[in-house]
Amino acid sequence: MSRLVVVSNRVAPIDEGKQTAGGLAVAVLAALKKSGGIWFGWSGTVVEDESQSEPTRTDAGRLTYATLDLGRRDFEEYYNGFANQTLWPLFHYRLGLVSVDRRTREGYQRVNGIFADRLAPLLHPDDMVWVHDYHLIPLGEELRTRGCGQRLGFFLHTPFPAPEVLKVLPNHADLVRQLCAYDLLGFHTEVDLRCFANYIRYEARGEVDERGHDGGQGGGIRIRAFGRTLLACAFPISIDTANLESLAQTAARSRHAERLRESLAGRRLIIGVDRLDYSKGLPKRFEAFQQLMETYPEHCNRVSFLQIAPPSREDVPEYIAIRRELSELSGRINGHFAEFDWVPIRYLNKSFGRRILAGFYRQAHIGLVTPLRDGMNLVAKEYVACQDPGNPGVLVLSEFAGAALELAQALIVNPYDTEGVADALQRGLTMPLEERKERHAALMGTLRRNDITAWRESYVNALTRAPYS
Ligand code: ADQ
Repeated sequence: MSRLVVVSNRVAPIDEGKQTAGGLAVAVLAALKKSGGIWFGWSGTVVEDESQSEPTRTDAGRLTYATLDLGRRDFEEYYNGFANQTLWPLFHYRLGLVSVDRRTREGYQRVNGIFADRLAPLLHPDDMVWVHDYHLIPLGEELRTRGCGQRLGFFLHTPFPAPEVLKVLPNHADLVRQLCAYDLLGFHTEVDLRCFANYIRYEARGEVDERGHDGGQGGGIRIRAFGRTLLACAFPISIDTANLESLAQTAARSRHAERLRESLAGRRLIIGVDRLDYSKGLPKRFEAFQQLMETYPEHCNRVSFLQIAPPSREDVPEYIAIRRELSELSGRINGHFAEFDWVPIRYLNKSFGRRILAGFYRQAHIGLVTPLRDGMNLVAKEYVACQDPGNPGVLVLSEFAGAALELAQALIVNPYDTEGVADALQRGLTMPLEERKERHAALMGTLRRNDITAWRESYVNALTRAPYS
């Protein structure tokens, strides 16, 4: 069996036995333990001088963590700069927020070169390399120019935008050529896959051989472009469904769940859980909740909305701005609607462990997930898995989350349409038990079939069969 080498921006060594690690980290770790291998990436530490010249290696059985500290300038240009101020807003269709800057673009390229320099000497000829996410698009090509002939795969955790959007980036052709240096490209959905195929067909003038190739959901697309042949497929990421189901059962009886229940005093709960990111549609979501109280005033003092949103990427100005906007908006709505014994929006800028969250999800009558754009959105899937099958809550889900393609039995909404979202909340709050049970059972069928293990295995199996030329 070949070794697996996973590369991601951050390496997240997992404290075994703790429930804090995300599903992705656990899944990647399971794959690495099975085959043995390396998890390579940034350590999370920024140093004042140059980026680390030799990775720090920590052995854990058959698995080695290899991490790099990044120098301040490299970190600013690569991570805060091109990755999070150019690619992130671009891939989420927020063209007004896209920074076009040669300096950060070069920094991004340079850091990918540094990653390749440090990683190439660690590779064995038969290794499979699985690179994750938009921070590391050029890494495959950088490895190829250093003579690496190994099977190289890439998985994009964000949406892949339509060609007309991608073209806002001055070096869009370089980025797509760099993607073609991999043997296997994974996207979340058929929509992302189609956007990529359209770019290849109409912009790169490459060949797109549509269906029938084994791999991913619905079969892969064979691409011939930039002198290379590769396979591109949709692999919708998922969650550890069984684990969350059992976690939620016990978490429902935990102290935190109890305190939440007491504090609600018989009121119903709507829950939102997101990183504080402008892609998640939080201001529109707050407005939709306000709209619910205006259109259906019977919910005043009968429903509470708990929004958990820990800050992220706090060095990026747009994230400071969205935080300020949400504080003001929640303050304004609460000031207007609150009663002496009820606050409509409970807005929290902190995160909770997986177990506590599972208990909160289970108590909520509505899971409100309304990103303006999202690659997949795992919170939507987690909310469903944590419900009590005998009395499940209702998922209200944005049509612009990748998850909406799989979770068709949710109440699917347009997050820009605050009146429409308010109507969906009303429908969810008044939905009969039988309908809630039917929808939940259908959603769970999907989540049991495609859990995180199925996702990881289908990707790794497709990479094992590379090259596709
Ligand atoms: P994110 O944008 O971070 O992920 P999401 O898919 O929802 O979004 O995953 C977030 C994870 O963090 C979930 O497991 C969630 O439980 C956890 N989390 C979020 N808020 C939390 C909080 N307040 N406290 C504790 N935990 C919290 C990116 C892409 C997504 C894609 C994933 C995986 O943007 O579209 O689904 O990667 O590919």
